[in-house]
Amino acid sequence: MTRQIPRREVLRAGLAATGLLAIGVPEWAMPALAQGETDVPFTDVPPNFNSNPSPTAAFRQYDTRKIGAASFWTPRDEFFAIGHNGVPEVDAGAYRLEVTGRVGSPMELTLADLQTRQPVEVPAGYECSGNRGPANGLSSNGRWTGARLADLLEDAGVQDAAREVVFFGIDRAESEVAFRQNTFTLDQQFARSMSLENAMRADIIVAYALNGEPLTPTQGFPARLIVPGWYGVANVKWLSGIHVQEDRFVGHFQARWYRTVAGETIGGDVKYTENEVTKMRLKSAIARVTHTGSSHRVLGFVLNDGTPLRSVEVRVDDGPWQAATFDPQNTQYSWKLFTYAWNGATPGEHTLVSRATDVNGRVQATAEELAAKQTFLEAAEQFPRRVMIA
Ligand SMILES: Nc1nc2c(c(=O)[nH]1)N[C@H]1C(S)=C(S)[C@@H](COP(=O)(O)O)O[C@H]1N2
Ligand SMILES: [Mo]
Repeated sequence: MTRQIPRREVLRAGLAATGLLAIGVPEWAMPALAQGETDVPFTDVPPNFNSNPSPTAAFRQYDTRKIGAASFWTPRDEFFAIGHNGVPEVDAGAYRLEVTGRVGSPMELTLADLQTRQPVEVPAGYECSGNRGPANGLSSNGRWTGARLADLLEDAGVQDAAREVVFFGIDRAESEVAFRQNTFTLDQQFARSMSLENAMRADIIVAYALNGEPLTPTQGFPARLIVPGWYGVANVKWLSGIHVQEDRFVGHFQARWYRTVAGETIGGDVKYTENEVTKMRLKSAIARVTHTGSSHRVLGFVLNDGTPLRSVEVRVDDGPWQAATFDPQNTQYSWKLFTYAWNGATPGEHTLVSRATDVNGRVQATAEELAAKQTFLEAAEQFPRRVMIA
């Protein structure tokens, strides 16, 4: 496999995770929904906000204003992208995936080895945990095909002592490690982990196709992990190593970069629960508003960890919460599109907001209710949007 990995500044990765990286803005065209149906402009983002600069960009937002029944699956070349260490060029013929560590039979698999295994198709939408309002463009929805991770681990013969599975990408970079008074720099591959118990879930795959076509370089060609229901960072791209071990893994992108610090009142005392970013928090967002004559439609999506949903509701200005309708194409781990028929919209600027509720009664909270969260990742509050009705 090609090992010429572009080095990049640590700063760049920092900006990427916040979604603040400046992206070029060529033209975007919004697909029409139905005969005579046109888009209502948002006033909280510029009209040319976030187009897709290039299909090979390491960082790219998806223009969520394009969602709709016809674009339920995000086109492969428009899928959002985060590549902390750039986009490595990998030669498919030279590609190898190693399974090592606490296994009886270490393995080295070629792309063809992966492709000749029983293919598993997993519809999965996800967002970067750095995704935020108003446009929430670090999210997309795809149909992934690949080999079941649990089968690979089973074939390798995981030993009794094993507790943790670490996934390494081919991409690498210098990263700073602070230890007491010292800071040193290590050249490291991108790496993420999960417990063996999680890794044995039947719906996690090593994917080699997106929407029925080979992965693009940006999306992890030739193969990547897909962990349905988890934040994007779990989906290790350009996957080259699966390492089984006894100890918890606390690497850079596991325990330091992608973590959330939030206060919680436990037994009368505020305790800071500092967690790794794993399962997606329940979140809905309004992404598009259209009209046909004087009848308006509000479209949005819900993402979560796969817990079934009870409802999604929309509120206009200070009005009551009103039930929206789910798209019949939704699956457990896809993003869940919804539509709300907005009747009687009056000319002028309006505020629209959505909230999702799951079957356990968990309700998407407001920003004020989530104020105890100190760090910006896992932004799952309600996102008010502003639109202008002509
Ligand atoms: N090898 C590797 N995998 C990676 C990353 C990376 O930088 N390197 N970024 C992660 C992050 S933070 C996210 S949000 C998702 C984005 O997946 P996508 O680019 O296919 O949308 O990839 C994840 N997998
Ligand atoms: Mo991410």
